[in-house]
Amino acid sequence: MAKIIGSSLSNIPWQSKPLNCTDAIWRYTNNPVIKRDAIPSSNSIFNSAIVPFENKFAGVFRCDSKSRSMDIFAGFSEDGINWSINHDPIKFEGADREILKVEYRYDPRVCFIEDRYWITWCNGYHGPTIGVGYTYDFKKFTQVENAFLPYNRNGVMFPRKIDGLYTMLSRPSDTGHTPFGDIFCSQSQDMTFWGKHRHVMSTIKTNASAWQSTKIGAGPIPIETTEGWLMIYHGVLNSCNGFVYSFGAALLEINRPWEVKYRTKPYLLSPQEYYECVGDVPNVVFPCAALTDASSGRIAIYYGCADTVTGLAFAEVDELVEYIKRNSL
Ligand code: BMA
Repeated sequence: MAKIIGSSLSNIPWQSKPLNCTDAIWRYTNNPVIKRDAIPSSNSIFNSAIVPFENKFAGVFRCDSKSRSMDIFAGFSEDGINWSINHDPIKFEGADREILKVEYRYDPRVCFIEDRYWITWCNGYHGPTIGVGYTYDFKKFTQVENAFLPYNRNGVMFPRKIDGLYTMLSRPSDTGHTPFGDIFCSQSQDMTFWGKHRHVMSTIKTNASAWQSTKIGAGPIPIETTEGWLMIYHGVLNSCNGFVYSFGAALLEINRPWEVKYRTKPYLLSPQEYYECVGDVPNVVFPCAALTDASSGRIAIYYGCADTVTGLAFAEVDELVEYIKRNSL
């Protein structure tokens, strides 16, 4: 039976699995948890990152404005479900004015490592790349160097050093709506200089697993388990009506996370509910965060729905890991 290696989180948001559900992941019945207009300026709030913070919860949210600019905002919650999101975007401090220039910021991830919360996001710097910053308190934010050259998306940190090195997944891309993309892993001694780039996994170009045939990208911070790193990732299919975003999961080797042990052939969740199929970008489920409780094995996954609102889904680690192994490519 797989177990989560990590902290307990007794107040993790939770709803038990419906009796008639045969899937490994199920939705919260009151989805979406964050509506598109949760702050006065927002057109949509989705693809956002949530972490436990001071016995409650904090997060970094992607709020696209009514002028359709993309930016990231801090927010707070008592229960992980009802959120109060700041009305002004995050303002980073930092040593280098060049790096602090803001073009656009979207799809944040937040990862607690050792003493602070690291934030990574898709950062406009002459094309999309991975911006990096940190905070201790979600009030003061410091930005450091972009991790990579443009063009890149989906920069996702591992929650601890591996072999003494900070480790990040990412997905090299292009300037537009990239019609390709594999997941890579990079490492750093100091969160400034990144190297040791390793290929993790590619799209599946055969009919065997078409939901992940166009591009893939890491989602939430990988979850350490007794069976390897549990990496939830999105996959894209190119249909006659445009891209369709679903998500699945893989188990990566603990000490060499570029080695894939198992990877789901079927998707775990695909756009099927109204709020996942109808919105600014139809047919998108896009996971960016997961809360975990090592004591109970519960996992709560936050995902963007149709690039408009934010949904919540649940899984139990033993059942999910078993499902991944049984349904692996
Ligand atoms: C990707 C990113 C995501 C978005 C998705 C679907 O390229 O822009 O933020 O959810 O497309 O539009």
